[in-house]
Amino acid sequence: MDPATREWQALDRAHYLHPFTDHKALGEEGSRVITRAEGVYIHDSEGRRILDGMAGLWCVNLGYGRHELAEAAAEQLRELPYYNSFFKTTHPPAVRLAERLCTLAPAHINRVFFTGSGSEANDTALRMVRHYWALKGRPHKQMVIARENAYHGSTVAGMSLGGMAPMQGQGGPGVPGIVHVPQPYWFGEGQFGEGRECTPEAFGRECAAALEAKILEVGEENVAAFIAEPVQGAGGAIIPPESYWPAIKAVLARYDILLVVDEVICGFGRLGEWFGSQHYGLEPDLMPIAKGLSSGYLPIGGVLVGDRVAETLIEAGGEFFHGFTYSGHPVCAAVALKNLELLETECVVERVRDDLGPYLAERWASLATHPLVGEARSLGLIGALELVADKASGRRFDKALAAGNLCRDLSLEAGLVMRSVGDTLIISPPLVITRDQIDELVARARRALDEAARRLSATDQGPSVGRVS
Ligand code: PXG
Repeated sequence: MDPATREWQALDRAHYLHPFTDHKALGEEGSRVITRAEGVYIHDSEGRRILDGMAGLWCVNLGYGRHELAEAAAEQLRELPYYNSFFKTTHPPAVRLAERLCTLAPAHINRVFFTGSGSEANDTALRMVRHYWALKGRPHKQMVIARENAYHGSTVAGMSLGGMAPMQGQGGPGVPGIVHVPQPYWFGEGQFGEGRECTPEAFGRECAAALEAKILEVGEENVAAFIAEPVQGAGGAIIPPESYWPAIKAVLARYDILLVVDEVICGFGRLGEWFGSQHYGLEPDLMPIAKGLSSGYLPIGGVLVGDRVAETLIEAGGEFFHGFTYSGHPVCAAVALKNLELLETECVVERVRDDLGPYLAERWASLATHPLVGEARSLGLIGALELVADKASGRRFDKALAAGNLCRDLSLEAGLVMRSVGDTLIISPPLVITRDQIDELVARARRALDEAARRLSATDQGPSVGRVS
């Protein structure tokens, strides 16, 4: 091992508490040190070049090494490195970015509230929907309905809106007044559901019916909003059945409840439209955004606010006591603006919709015949593989085998970053990936699957175990 790597690992072990990390395990294994990147490739300190199938953490939409973004940051740092937008003040980069975002968003969305991250965006959305109903003279409408296994961030409100049991089990009670309904996870909870014959379309409608049942259970008069991602990202790249969103829209149309669509992952081209909401024909009242807004080059998020909520806030007068030091940070805003300009002039979103998305779908689907793969699905440039011990029944591997983590680690050895969520493997590559690089991605994934199959077949699988990771 390179001495520099050894030193970084030692310092890392001694001082750095990482996000979402088992530090005992990290201390034993040592961290991987990423030193530079270009295009769709990252390089580690040992000289390995790895195809980044996750675009960092679902965010480097434009790929690495874009000098235009570095120059936009440098120019803004020289001109005005910081000023706030509290107290009736503003600055050109934030204003221009707000205007640009509103031209890209659905027509009824004409305002933006900036934050530093996706978690802060969801905190903002939560406070805003509750404040909206209070202004409307309906202060009891405070409850928010979210989905099981959703990820909406790691702040207290983000974690509470999220439906991840392990997160909710740590750090004390979350924000009160948040309830959860089932996720539209056909492979994990529909297809092989207990003793049930059903189609994806029927399952999608069932999930919408569960939302309606929850609204009736808690009382429409108490519900402020429903929050969901168009396609669930961190939960396992869960692409809902085609019936799901139309059925959800029909339910919401029957009740006076706001719709918050978390676009932190699906926004900025991931599904082949500027926003995932446009792919599914949704008209959200609020859209939290982050990640691809700056292609991850600098931290910036926000909430796109529809006219219904924005005009109520404005017309009511008085202050919304909420904001962050870095709301609309000028350097982050300048980089985000340049990022949007490049996505637009290089027709990146259209290319995902018309060429790369369909191409990935075809190539990714070729993995479905692999003995380990129970399902291969994708939409735009999000994809998932469901690993199974038995294809016909969808039986999962014994959890102790950690098949997903094994496959993820083997994938890295094969030169590809994939993410594992239980025994689901996920990809979400930079949107500038080429067809040749998609071929390379699929070939490397297949190599990892082959090696995983070899190792797993050598182990005693034990008895059949639960299917849902
Ligand atoms: N909403 C969604 C849908 C997200 O995916 C957030 C909000 C929070 O954004 P910030 O910027 O506060 O992190 C996210 C973040 C994973 C993983 O393991 C995904 C995220 C964050 C950390 C890990 O897939 N997404």
